[in-house]
Amino acid sequence: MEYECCASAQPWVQFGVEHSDGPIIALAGNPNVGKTTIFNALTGMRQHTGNWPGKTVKQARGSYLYRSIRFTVVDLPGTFSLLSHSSDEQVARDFLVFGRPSATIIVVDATRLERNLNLALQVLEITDRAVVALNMIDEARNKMEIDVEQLQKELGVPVVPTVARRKKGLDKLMQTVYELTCEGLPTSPLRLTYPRHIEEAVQRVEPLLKEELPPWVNARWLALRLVEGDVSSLRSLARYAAPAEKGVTAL
Ligand SMILES: Nc1nc2c(ncn2[C@@H]2O[C@H](COP(=O)(O)OP(=O)(O)OP(=O)(O)O)[C@@H](O)[C@H]2O)c(=O)[nH]1
Ligand SMILES: [Mg+2]
Repeated sequence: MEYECCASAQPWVQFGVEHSDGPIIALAGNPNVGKTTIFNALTGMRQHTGNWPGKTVKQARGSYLYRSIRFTVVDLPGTFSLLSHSSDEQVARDFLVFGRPSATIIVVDATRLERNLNLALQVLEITDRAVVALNMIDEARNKMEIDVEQLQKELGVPVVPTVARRKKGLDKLMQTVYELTCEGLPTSPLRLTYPRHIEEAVQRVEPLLKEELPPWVNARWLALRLVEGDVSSLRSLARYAAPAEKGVTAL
C-alpha cells in the first residue's frame, strides 16, 4: 500500500526519522500528559532514541504493527503551544508542518482539558488527520463528567478516551489511526476564526503564498504566522519546504 506522504517525498527523513514504507504518526501534547506512556505502550521494545537534527532536544521514535502495517511513531517534546518560543516548540511545530506525518495523536490530560485544548487547536490548525487521546480519563472520572461525543463533535476529529498507564483504550486508538491513515476517515477539524482585521490580512497574504509554495504547505497556517510576525516559521519554511520536495534525491 502506498501512502500519500510516501508517494514522492519522505519529508520526515530531514528530521532524523528513517526511511519508512508505512505511515508516520506524531505524538503531540502538553508536558506530562502521558505521551511517553502511550509511546511505550504502543511500541514496546521497538524504539530508538537520539536528538532532533541540530538540536539538543531528545527524539524518541519507535514502531508497532497493526493489521500487517508497520506504523512509525515519533514522540514529540511536550509543549504548551506551537508558537516557537522555545526549541521544544520549534521542533514539535516543524515536524507537524514540514515533516508531514500521516496522522497525529494529540494527547490531552482529561483532568486539565481547558488548558490542553489550546495546543490541540493549534495542531488542528496545521493538520486534519488527527485523533485526540483523552488520557488520564481514570482520574478525570473521579472529578467530573466529560461528554466525549460532544467533544468529538465540536473538535471535528475522533476522540478516544485512554488510560495509558493501564493500556486502556489503546486498541481503539490504533484502530482510529488506521482508519485515518489507511481508510481515509473524514474529519472536519475546528478552525478558529480570528478578529476581522486579522482575517482580512490573512486573506491578502494567503493567495500569494499559495502561488509560491508547494501545495502541501498549509498556506492559511503560514499566513497567520506571517501576520503575527513569526520569523522562525519563515526560517523553517526556507529550510524544510524546498528540500522536502526533493526528498527522494536527499535520501
Ligand atoms: N492516572 C493516570 N496516570 C497516567 C496515565 N498515563 C500516564 N500517566 C502518568 O502520568 C505521568 C506522566 O506520563 P508521561 O508519559 O511521562 O508524560 P509525557 O507527556 O511523556 O511527559 P513529558 O515527556 O514530560 O512531556 C507518569 O507518571 C505516568 O505514569 C493515565 O492514563 N492515568
Ligand atoms: Mg515524554
